[in-house]
Amino acid sequence: MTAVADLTVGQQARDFVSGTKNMLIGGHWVTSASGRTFPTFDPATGEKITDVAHGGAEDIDRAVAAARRAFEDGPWARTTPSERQRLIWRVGDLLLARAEQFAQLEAIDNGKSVAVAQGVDVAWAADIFHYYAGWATKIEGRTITPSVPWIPGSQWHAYTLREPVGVCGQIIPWNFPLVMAAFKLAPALAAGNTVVLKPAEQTPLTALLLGELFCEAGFPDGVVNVVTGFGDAGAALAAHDDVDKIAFTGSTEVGKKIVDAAKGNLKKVSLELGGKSPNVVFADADLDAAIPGSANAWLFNHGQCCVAGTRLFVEDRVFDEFTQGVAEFASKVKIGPGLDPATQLGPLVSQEQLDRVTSYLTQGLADGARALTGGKRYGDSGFYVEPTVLVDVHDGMSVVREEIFGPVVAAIPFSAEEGVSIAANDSEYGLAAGIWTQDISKAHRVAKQIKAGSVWINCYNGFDSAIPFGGYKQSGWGRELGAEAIDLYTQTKAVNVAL
Ligand code: TXE
Repeated sequence: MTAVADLTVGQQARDFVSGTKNMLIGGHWVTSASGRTFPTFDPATGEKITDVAHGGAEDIDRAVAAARRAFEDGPWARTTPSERQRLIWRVGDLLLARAEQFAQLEAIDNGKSVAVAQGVDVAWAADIFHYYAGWATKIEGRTITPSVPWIPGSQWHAYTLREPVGVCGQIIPWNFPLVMAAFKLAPALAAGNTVVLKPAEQTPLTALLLGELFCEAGFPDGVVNVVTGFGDAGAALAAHDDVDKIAFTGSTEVGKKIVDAAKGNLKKVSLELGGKSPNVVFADADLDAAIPGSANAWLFNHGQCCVAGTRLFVEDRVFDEFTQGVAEFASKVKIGPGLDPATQLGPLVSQEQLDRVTSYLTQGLADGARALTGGKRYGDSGFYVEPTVLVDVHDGMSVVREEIFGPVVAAIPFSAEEGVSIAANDSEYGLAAGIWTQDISKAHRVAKQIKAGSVWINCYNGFDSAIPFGGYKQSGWGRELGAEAIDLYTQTKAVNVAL
């Protein structure tokens, strides 16, 4: 293991990656049915961290069978809401107790800053488990008094039960590996489901460590299964006839494949997909706040955020001053490996993402865009890209229309409130949006006009476990977090009683 700098990775994280990692099926740590493994890499150096079990369709079958047994026959089916609450809460506590180990593994596997990994990713994942622990005891049905005018004299009574959906497949991406696992596992378990989780092939480590916490917390065997593998394992999970629900976060392209795969047994589907989010800055905004806020809107997590504010609309009166300010902010961020706590911008997750982002830059510049700062790969080792502010762009350019998923923003001037809402909505996506102005009436008017699942006013990237999150248009189906995620993981039964 050469990729992990000797002085910066603690013993626990070092021990965790000291051998090949097996996957969790039915409460046991097992090799893949094929016996194959795949390497996971440190994006700061491109070197291998360790090998991980290469799960495929046969392993998905085994995991789904274990999840089905746990759902139908295991002690989980008889676990009370308050017992579920205690178990889920314990996972949050264990995460906090091992925050440093999780943060270091996230930093070496994903490339993000260890400080952000600990302060944001681990802290928030723990909060999500604590938040949904509370929900386990609060999932309730309704009583309904029916009118039945067509049966004179009859009386009856009706009530609803909120029941778990069953076996849930959950496929997650690599940009927030631990947080994405928490988004999906916590509400599913609060509602009493069992789960087969398929982490992204680029970042399997923290999902596996999380699997250990479920065992340590005392979850019955088979309630949480973690199968590491590639898209074929995800496809097998999405198509599996004994899976009742599939939840996916990733590209819109694969989201459409999930919908197709789910048709066989019409399993429930929820999707959180790509974005090309508008961030609208009016001339009357507090520019001292809006400049760093708008820069971080696309720099956070190195631009590998589905909500990244990558279409920066700036009122023409302040366009030059504002974009210069954002470019200056971006040019000063400290670029480096995730393990350096001072790092503000780490490497992209993989060679593939580096190639994807740099090819967008090459295309954008060839199409006539001008880089106020950045514009190319940073250095010649590791998967780094310079933070890039593009101006002189127009609607037809791929850098304006497509999700780049790197530290790149396209800045576009506008002159009127009416026009900017139309321009902001001119996208196949609708995940998020930002609005900066000191005119509160204008802020709320524009918030209403923009077609997006999250709108931030005078801030960006504001998330909370209790606030629903998801997309309009091709950014997805359903809402995660908050009470809404409980809806995704329950189904309603109406019981009708003749009195
Ligand atoms: O995503 P994929 P990739 C976007 C972003 C990025 C692009 C490509 O624009 O540049 O997608 O990233 C699993 N059936 N987002 O290729 O392929 C895969 O193993 C079932 C936005 O990494 O969508 C992984 O676990 N599963 C996004 C997960 O899907 C399949 C976050 C995501 O991989 C599958 C990540 C298949 N046929 C990328 N093929 C966001 N919304 O935050 C792959 N997978």
